[in-house]
Amino acid sequence: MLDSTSFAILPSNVKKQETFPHKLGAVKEVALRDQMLVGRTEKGHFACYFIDEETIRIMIDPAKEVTLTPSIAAEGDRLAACDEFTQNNTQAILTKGETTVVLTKDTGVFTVFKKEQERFATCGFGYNRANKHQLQIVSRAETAILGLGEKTGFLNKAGSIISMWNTDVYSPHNKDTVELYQSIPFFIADDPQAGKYGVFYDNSFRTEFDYQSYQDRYTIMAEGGAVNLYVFLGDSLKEIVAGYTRLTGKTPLPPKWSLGYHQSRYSYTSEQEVERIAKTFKEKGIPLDCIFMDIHYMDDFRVFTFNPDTFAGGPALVKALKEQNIDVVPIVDPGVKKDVDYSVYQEGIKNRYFCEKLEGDVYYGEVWPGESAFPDFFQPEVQNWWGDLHQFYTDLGIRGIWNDMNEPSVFNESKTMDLDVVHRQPGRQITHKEGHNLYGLYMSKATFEGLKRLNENERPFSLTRAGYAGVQRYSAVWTGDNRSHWEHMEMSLPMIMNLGLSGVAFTGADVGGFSSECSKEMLIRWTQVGAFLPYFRNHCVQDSIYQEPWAFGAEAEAITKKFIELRYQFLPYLYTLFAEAAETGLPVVRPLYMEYEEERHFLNVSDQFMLGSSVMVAPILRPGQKERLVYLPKGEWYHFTTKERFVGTGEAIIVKAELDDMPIFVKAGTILPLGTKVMNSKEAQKLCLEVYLGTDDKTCGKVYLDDGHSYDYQKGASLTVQFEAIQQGTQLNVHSSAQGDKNWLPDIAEIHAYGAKIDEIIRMGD
Ligand code: MIG
Repeated sequence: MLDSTSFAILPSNVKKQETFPHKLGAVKEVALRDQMLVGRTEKGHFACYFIDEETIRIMIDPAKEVTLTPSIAAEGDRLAACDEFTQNNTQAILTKGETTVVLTKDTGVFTVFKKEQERFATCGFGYNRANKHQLQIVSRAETAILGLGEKTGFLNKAGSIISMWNTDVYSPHNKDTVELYQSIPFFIADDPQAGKYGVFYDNSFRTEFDYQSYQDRYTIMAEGGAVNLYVFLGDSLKEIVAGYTRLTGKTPLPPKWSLGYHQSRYSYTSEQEVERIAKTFKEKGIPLDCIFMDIHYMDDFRVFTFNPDTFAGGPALVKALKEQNIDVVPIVDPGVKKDVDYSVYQEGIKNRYFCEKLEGDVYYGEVWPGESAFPDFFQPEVQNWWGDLHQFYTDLGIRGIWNDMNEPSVFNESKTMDLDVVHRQPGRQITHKEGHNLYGLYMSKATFEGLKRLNENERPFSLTRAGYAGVQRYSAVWTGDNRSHWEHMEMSLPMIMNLGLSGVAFTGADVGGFSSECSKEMLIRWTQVGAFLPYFRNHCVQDSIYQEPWAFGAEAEAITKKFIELRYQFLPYLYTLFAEAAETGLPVVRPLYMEYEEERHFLNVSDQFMLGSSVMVAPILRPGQKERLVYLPKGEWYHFTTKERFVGTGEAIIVKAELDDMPIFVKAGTILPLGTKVMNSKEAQKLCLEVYLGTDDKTCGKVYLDDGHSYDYQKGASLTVQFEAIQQGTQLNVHSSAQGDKNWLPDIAEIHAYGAKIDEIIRMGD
């Protein structure tokens, strides 16, 4: 505990700055080989190639020839032919379309130009005898930094030092908590003059990104391995994120039930309690899609078991709830109890499926079940084995799994496995130093693919705490152990927006806060904002006050219910955004800046967000507040509750919001596809179109429809309807044109128009 007192800053405790004295030296040899620029310097090796005109991979290895095999994250890595390679005494130049990569021979510096404008340039590289290296990249004081996954602080990370080492942090997260559960070494650098680019530093060792120490550059340090970076050259944030997700994958279309309201607690400690919670939702008429079973459902915390005393009827309960349209999601941790009579442990030992120390002994660590062994998810056989074990759950109708503690978290000094644990990838063995940040990603892969195998035509839902770049392909991410602090509600917004910019579209924070005590007002405000974030789950820690929607009396119940209902009304719009995310890789929740890049001051707007391009949310994030500043982008907007019309100037206005309201704005010119009231996502929902008339006569919208849970949409069983509204005096014509499987044509229950006096609405088309 000494580091939490002034002892930590004793004069003698000054930290030594790490140095990187060894350089690569000048280029000795460079050539074009298989469409790739390759060569060596006095002391190292490098390679560089195009993936497409906008994406370049650069590798530098001081120790040996570069390893070309892409990591698990970079599944879209394919070498593309270049247009031209030339060299002279001072430079080697690789060109594709409008992009040029120049390697300067006497310095080993890589510079990337697009249309002759310099976009990206390295300016230094060093390494030391501890196998660490540091790459330096040119920047300016004005350069904004976005992305970097799940990090604390505001949206723009310029001026921060951020590192990547998946860590279970129960103590309160704050600006100085630079390592959390996820490591996504991807960021967007945005220079107001030179332009924007993205960098994915695909190195899974602990890395550190220093945007603080220098005025003219930033540095990237890795504790091992080689420089393995991808540069993305889109002209906008959207193009860069699209490029990044072409490489690392997109958030697949989730099952609709995973977008509903989820209720959790650590833990509902018996089947009776789970049943009571489900019943209370029903009695109170509060919509619900899913209840979680946290660690108490298990037999002494053995995964793939039920507690024979408190959850003996668990399997029957899961089936019964399923019949009431309520899914149950159990937690599955990686630690397998060391117990000679436990079949999962026996199988793992017999087949050498558990992580071993370099010397060959099984690695044991202390977690909930006591001494435990940890599956080595890096081996394909282990992924299969683990995935298949989930039949225990899928046989009961379970379609979603919650993976926790997969940093991996271990109760010891280092908080994780020993660094001399080894992980066996096909053809390659790595130590935990290199594998640590990948452990959660591999576990998510095993879970997702297992569920998919066991239930072939059912989209799985998996929720993970830990991950690495590419985690979006397998799992939704919740932001771990936040607290019932107003500051944490506020901080979840830039965190979720930066996760979205880092390719992870399906994210949420525990509504109401995990630890500390929630309050009436906080639950209300947090439920309001949670209803508009991609993943919507209320969860809290044992011993803390209960925080279900009815926990704080009638007023709180009525308001939280109203906002949970609003979530379901927005479901058709939200689901459409998820369908788009699966196609384009773009996030569902976005910073205002992503939609309005000409407004540079929006880089500082961390407490408002866009839901798609048409809806802007400005939640109330402080106690006692009944109004707040709202930046309204240029153009016209409608207040969702009052339907009042506002003219946005890009500057802030003051907007009122009583306790039962939250400022939501809809962009003029939008047809919002909302849905009728339902008690869960499995009930048939009709559409209610809300037409927010624009200033020019273009008012449009769209909705995506399918069965909400199977993969039939990939075989054509889906439909997209485009709507357009045209005003003629007091008459409004609403045209719809549908593309796809007409079986999914929506039932339109209501159409409302705002912004003009409309007497008659005429529907035309499909
Ligand atoms: O804190 O499984 O972040 O959501 O309820 C101990 C018990 C381990 C941490 C997770 C939290 C979960 C809890 N887990």
